[in-house]
Amino acid sequence: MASHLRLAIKKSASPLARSAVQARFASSAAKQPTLKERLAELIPPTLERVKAVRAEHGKKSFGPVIVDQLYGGMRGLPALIWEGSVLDPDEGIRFRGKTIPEIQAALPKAPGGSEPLPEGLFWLLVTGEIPTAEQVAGLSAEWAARAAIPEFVEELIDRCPPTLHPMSQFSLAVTALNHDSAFAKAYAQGINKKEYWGPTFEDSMDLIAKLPTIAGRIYRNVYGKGKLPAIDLQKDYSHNLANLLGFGENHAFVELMRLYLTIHSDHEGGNVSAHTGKLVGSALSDPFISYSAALNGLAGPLHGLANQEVLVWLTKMQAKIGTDATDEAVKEYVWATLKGGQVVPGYGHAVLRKTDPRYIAQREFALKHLPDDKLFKLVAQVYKLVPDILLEAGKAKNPWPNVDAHSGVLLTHYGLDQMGYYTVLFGVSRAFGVTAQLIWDRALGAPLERPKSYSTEAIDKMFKNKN
Ligand code: FAM
Repeated sequence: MASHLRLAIKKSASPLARSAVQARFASSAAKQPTLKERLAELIPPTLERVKAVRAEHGKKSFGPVIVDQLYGGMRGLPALIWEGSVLDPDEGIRFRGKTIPEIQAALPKAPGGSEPLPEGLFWLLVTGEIPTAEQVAGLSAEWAARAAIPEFVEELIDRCPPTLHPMSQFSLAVTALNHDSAFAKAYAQGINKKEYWGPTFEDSMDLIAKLPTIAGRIYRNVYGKGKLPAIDLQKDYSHNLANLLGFGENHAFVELMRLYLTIHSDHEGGNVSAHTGKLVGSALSDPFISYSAALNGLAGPLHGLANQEVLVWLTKMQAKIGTDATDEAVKEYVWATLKGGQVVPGYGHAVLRKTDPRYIAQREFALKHLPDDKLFKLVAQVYKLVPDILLEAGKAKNPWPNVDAHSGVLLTHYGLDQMGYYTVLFGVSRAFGVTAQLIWDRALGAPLERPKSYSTEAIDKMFKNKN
């Protein structure tokens, strides 16, 4: 049994809680491999497969690279290996080959729940396999057991002024977790590079496990919500996160967290947060400091902060044109945004060319749980009107909504209406995808990232000389 679980069982308040955790873990461990055991089995054949793929295709070309791609944010440039998910412009994300509806059907659910447990998604991202309910319960128990953060990190968060953006606090606290990094320690002791994946896995499990505690503490401090409750060792990850935020009794909110954490977890490797995590990790920075770098990228308004921007934009719109505004009034507001030289938040995408299936999944949740919510109705009205306006404006390559156009309205409905906090929840989820790849990068011996850059003068000279 993992040392974290032994410790948690020892620390459990009541004999009843102790025996529940013991029984839960025993039932999963006795019959089936844990995630780490399964990963250890998968590494040797995956190394062989990568070797074979490189031997067969290593010298093949994806086609030419053009100068515009260097100036244009590297759109479409094939540059990274990312195992967990692949994004198709028209179809959207597939996690290890599975669409969102497929994972919603296939992944284990909580008793009485109908949304997938994100624990199962993490298992899928790491192994490419659908876990059993017992394996997922084992992960829930293990993450709950690892959830505590060092006292100095608690103090660090408590000393942040409430005016410091929650994402800055989040990244600060995650950076500080590197104090106890198993990877950094093992590296300092001279670990063999073949063994890197082991402590990277341990750090990744710790990181994911501790994020709700950090996120909950920031929420309670910034918005004056009182003391953080204890982690419940018998509950799943999303339930614990919801409870830390003060919504543990609300079954629909807990279900929302399960869906939210599942669909925000991974979106292939080229997006700012995922790529940053991988890039920093390629210097053998440990998972904590790699992920805090990723969080700083997520905090930008063109990326993860767009969920905050959407709600700010919608509430300003409501304030200006009222809650039951006509289509004409909404259109006018959207045009005013564009004419003011601003983007319509939650719309457009660097890769997608259709409505984001993560938007659809959240819309379906809203239709099921909050069909009459006024703000949801506005979100639906905006969906009906904005694509045509963006097409008419003629700049955006994708006029359709992305994930961020819908997440805030769901949170607001249940009372989590502090928009400045929304990206933190995205950040809890995105750790699943980034760490799954960090583990594989260390297992496969991924090298330091170091692409080539050029100056404008160099490009000019290079092509003038060729003509
Ligand atoms: N509203 C207004 N203009 C837009 C637009 C939007 N929603 N989306 C794209 N454009 C503009 C864009 O600013 C660019 O203008 P310039 O030529 O003047 O620079 C032009 O259309 C071409 O851009 P593109 O090629 O279609 O998009 P990019 O790949 O450059 O950028 C996004 C992609 C996501 C940054 C962009 O669509 C955007 O700014 N959207 C709004 C912010 C947003 O929702 N971000 C969240 C993305 C999300 F999926 C995530 O990462 N979490």
